[in-house]
Amino acid sequence: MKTYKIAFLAIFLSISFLSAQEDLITNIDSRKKVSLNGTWNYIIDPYNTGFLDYHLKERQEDDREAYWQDPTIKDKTERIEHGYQMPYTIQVPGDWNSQDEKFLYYEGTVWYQRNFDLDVAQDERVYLYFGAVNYETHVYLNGKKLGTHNGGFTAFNFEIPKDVLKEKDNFLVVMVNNTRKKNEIPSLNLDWWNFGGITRNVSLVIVPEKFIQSYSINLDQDQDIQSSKKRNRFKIEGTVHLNKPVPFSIVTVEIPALKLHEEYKVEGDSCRFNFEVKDLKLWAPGSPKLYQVAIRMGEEELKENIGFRKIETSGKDVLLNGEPIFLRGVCIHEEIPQDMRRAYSREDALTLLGWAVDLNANMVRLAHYPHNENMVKIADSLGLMVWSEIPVYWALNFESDEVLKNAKTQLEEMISRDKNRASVVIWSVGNETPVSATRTEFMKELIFKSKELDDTRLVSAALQVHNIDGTFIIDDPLGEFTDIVSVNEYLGWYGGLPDDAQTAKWEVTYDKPLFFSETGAGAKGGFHADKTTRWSEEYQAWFFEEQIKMMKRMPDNYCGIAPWILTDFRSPRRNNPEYQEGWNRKGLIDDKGNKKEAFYVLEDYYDEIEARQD
Ligand code: GCB
Repeated sequence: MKTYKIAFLAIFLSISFLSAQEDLITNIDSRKKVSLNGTWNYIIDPYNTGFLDYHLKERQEDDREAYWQDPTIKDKTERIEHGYQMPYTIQVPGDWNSQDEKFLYYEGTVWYQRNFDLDVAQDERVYLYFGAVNYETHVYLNGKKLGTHNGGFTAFNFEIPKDVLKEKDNFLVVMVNNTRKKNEIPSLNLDWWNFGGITRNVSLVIVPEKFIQSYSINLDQDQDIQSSKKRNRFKIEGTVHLNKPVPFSIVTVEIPALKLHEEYKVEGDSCRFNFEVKDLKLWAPGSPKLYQVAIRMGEEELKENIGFRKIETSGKDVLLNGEPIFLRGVCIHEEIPQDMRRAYSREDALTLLGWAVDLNANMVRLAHYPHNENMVKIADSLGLMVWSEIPVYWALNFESDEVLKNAKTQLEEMISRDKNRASVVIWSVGNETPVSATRTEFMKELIFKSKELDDTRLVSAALQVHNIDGTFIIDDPLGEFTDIVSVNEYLGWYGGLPDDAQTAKWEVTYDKPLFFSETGAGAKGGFHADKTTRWSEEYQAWFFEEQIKMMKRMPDNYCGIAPWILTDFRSPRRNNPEYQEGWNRKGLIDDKGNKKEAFYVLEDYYDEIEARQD
C-alpha cells in the first residue's frame, strides 16, 4: 500500500513539473524591477511536513498546515504548527550551507518566506524572477501556487496573476529542496558541495502588457569574415520575441556608436532582422569591444552592451574572427573559497575572473553548471572566452526520457540567458559521461538541440579517454558530433607519477581541434616538501611542468587547455584528514586566496604561448 502511495506521488509531481516552465525574460538588468534580495525567514523541514500530509499526499492549497499558508492565527483557538519569525532568518541570495553551521551538510527542504508591497499600473504585468535556486523549487504567493522549477543553476520566472497580487503585504513563500536524486541533473554523485538555497538574485520584474520577452543579436556566422574585414562591411542578424502576438508593431534596433538605427515590422509574436555595418571593431580577448545596443518597442526600451565576433573551427584549428586562437584556459567552480560559499555577485565575479586574468588566461571553463550572469558579463568586458556547461555530469539515468527532457530544458535556459554574450564561445553538454550506446544517443540529442537553439557557437563535452599501455586513446563515439574534441586527463595524479607524461602517447580518432578540458594535481597551500611528496606545492608544480612538456609534444590539433582548477573548492568526497578535510585541493589558489607554486608555472607557460602568437 505504501509503495502505491509513493508511486502515485512521484507521478503527480512529475506531471505538475511538466506544466511549470514559462519562457525566460532576458536582460533583466534593463527592466523595471524591484529586488527581493535581503533577509528572509526560514523553516528547516527535513520531513517535508509543510508540503505533504501524514499519508504523503501533497497538501491542498488551502490546508492551514501547509507552510505556504500565512501562519498568523485567525482566532485564539486555532492550532498552527509553523511560523516565520526571528531569529530564523537567512540572506538571499546565498547558499544556506555557509550561513549557519547547522546547514553545513544539510540536504532536504527549507522554506523561505518574506513579505513585499508593490504598486503597479492596471496595464502592467508582474513576473517573479529567480537567478537560480538549488534544486527543486515550489513558489507560492498569498497561498496560491505560482509554479515549480527543477534545476539548480539556471534562471526562471513565473507570472503573478493579477488576482493574486496585492498592493500591500504580499506573503511570498518558496520551498527549496536540494536532495540529490537518481533521476535529476546532476544526479547522485558529484565532486562539489551540494550548496542548497536561493543562491542568486530574486526580483519582481514589471513589464508592459505586451513586451519583449527576449532577443538575440550577433554577427552573422555564415559570412566569410576575412572578406568582411577587407570590405569593411559586417553582417549582423538577430531576432526579437514578444510575450504574445501583436497586430501592428514596430521594433527599433539601435547601435549609436555605429550610427545604426533600423526599424522592423513584427510578424505575429516575433521579428527577425539583419543589416550591415561598417567600422565594426570585433570582440576578442585583448580588445573586448562592446557596443551599446538598444531594442525598442513602443515605450519599452532594453539596452545592453554587446560584443560581435565569429567563432568557428577549421580542420584542426579554432578560429576567432577568422584567425587561429589558442585557448589559454582555466576551470572555475562558482565558489569563493575564503568564505566557503557560492559566488553570486559582481564583486565575486571580479575576484574569480581577476585571478584568471592574473594567470594570463584568455578563456575560462565555467564548471560544471551555468554560473551566475555576472560571470559572463564580466567575462565579456574583460575579454575572456567562456565555456559554459550544463550539469550532465558522470552517471545520469540516460535511459529516462524525463531526464533527457530536463537536460534539454536546462540547456535551453542556459542558452536563453546568455545568447548575447560574445564571451561565450562554447556550450558544453556534459562531463565524463560513461560511454554506452544509450548515453551517446542522449548526448547527441543535446548537441543537436544546442545547435538548433543557437548555431553561433561551438559545442563540446568532456569526453571519455582510455589508456592502453601508455597510449591515451580518444575514440569516444560522441567525438563524432562535437565541434571540439575535449578530454580531462590526470596522468601523474590518478595514475603514475608526473614524469610518466614524458613517454605518454596520444591517439585521437577525430580530425578536429583537441582541447584539454581538465588536468591537475592536489596540493595543500603552504605545504612544502621535495617534489615527489604528494600534496606538496612542489609536487603540483612538478605535475604541471611535466604536463606542459607533454603538451608541447602534442600533435598540431592541440588547441588549448583548461587546468583543473582555479581555486580549491569544497567537496564531501575529499576526506584525507591531513591534506583535504572536505576540500578538493587541486586549486592553483588555496582556500585562503594564496597562489600556489603551480600558478606561476602555468602563468609562465601562458606568457610563452602569448609571446609566440604575437
Ligand atoms: C574530474 C571531474 C571534476 C573533478 C576532478 C578531480 O575529472 O570532471 O569534476 O573534480 O576530476 O579533481 O578529480
